[in-house]
Amino acid sequence: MTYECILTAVHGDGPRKTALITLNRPKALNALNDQLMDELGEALLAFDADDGIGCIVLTGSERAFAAGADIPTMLPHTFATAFKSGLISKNWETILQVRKPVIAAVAGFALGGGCELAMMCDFIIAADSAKFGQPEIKLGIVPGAGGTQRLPRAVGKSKAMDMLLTARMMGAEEAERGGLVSRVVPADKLIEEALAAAETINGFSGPSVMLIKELVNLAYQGPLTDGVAVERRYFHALFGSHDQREGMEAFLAKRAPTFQHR
Ligand code: DAK
Repeated sequence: MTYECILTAVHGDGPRKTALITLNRPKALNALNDQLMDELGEALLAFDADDGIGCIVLTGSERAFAAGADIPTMLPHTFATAFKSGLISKNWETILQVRKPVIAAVAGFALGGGCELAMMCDFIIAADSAKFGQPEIKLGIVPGAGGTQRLPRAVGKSKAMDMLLTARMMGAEEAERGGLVSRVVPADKLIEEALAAAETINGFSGPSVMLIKELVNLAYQGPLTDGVAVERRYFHALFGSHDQREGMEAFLAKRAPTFQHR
């Protein structure tokens, strides 16, 4: 598959590998236009369907993960044209259909839609150069891809309000303190660290990995008691798998497990 706005590569030596998707519109700081979002969605779904891939890492450049949705494309719209055409809506949530883990590896600016895209990933590893922000208010608009909803869930109401209302950017350290990112690493180690995290995940049983992703996401969508009940059912269900028996037998035999992802 040839893409113009993203680069794709596959990493790893094990039976399950990691797909690396790099946003690639450097002159516009990876501003997210329709073509880029179409290509990203296509690549994500293709890797999700590929049995040889265990995890996906999504990254940008050293200067910018993504500086938001493409401003020149939005500028000429009126309410009527934005509403009728479903402005920049159709391809923005494809990433949420992906059932394998997607790790955002963020360096530089992750602003507006760029921050929202990172927050749609399963976790964010940040370079020490990362800067997160929702500066839509400076453009006279509000976020449109979940910024007002996911940011408060990640960092709490006060910090989210501060960022959304003042448009200030949050550096990597503050983002880690606030819970937006899972870890901060030196910028020159970002991809290495993200690929290593992916490789660790790739070594585990595929169904366990996918179920954990589903269950954690459930924690954001419904009441605690429902989430805990579903978790218990899946816990019981995994006793029908090969990998449960293998994992426990390997532990008791003090050897590494050989998971077959079934
Ligand atoms: N769109 C298009 N081009 C952009 C851009 C953007 N968002 N951000 C930067 N660029 C371009 C600049 O225009 C400039 O291009 P040239 O002038 O060189 O041709 C080039 O990238 C370099 O930018 P700067 O010269 O400005 O570089 P600086 O280092 O001085 O500043 C900056 C970097 C990131 C602080 C600054 O560029 C900036 O403030 N950029 C805009 C950030 C922003 O406001 N982002 C939010 C956009 S609104 C939705 C889904 C998503 C969204 C909405 C709805 N639905 C699903 C419905 C999302 C909306 C947004 O993201």
